[in-house]
Amino acid sequence: MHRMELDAYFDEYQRSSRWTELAESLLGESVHCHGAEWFNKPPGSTSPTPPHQDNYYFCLAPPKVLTMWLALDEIDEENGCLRYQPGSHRFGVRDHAATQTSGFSQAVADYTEEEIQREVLACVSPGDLLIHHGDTIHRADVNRSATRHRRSFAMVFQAASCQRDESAFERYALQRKKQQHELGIA
Ligand SMILES: O=C(O)CCC(=O)C(=O)O
Repeated sequence: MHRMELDAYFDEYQRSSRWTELAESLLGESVHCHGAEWFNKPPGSTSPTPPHQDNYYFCLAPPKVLTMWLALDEIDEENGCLRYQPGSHRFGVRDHAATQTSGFSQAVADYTEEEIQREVLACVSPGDLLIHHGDTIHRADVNRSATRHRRSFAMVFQAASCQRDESAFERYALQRKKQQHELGIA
């Protein structure tokens, strides 16, 4: 569920100092929260999160943007923990291609088996906070558990100095529109 900040509670919550001060200390300047989201993969969910870089969607330069992802359940390999590609934030945004996954329309086009082998699994408990750079490649498998939910709450913070690359964003928006049209949802 995206755009939770449209709700008055989350609009105010996104400016809470506990979150913004942490983001400022990591990004080294003042920040602005650019959205609050809720993720769930219910038991038996068949939808994986494809490998992607958040900044492919945001198109921010410089890429001083991070996502804070707060675990609300015990999350491990079985119910679809996040998997990170270590060091991937150092090499810029890779080419992405269309997926069939609702909410994650684009995935890294040439993600390799070797990269899958190098992934770091983030197994977490309720209240643990994961923070990833906007250029870090990450993904998650389906929830294979028959009983356990896999819930999280996330907020994205961008540094005040970031500007959106409007031509890159336009390209992404056009691609997204074409996909939605093909899927019959726009
Ligand atoms: O929870 C997920 O599966 C995806 C989360 C994600 O990609 C993100 O917050 O950047």
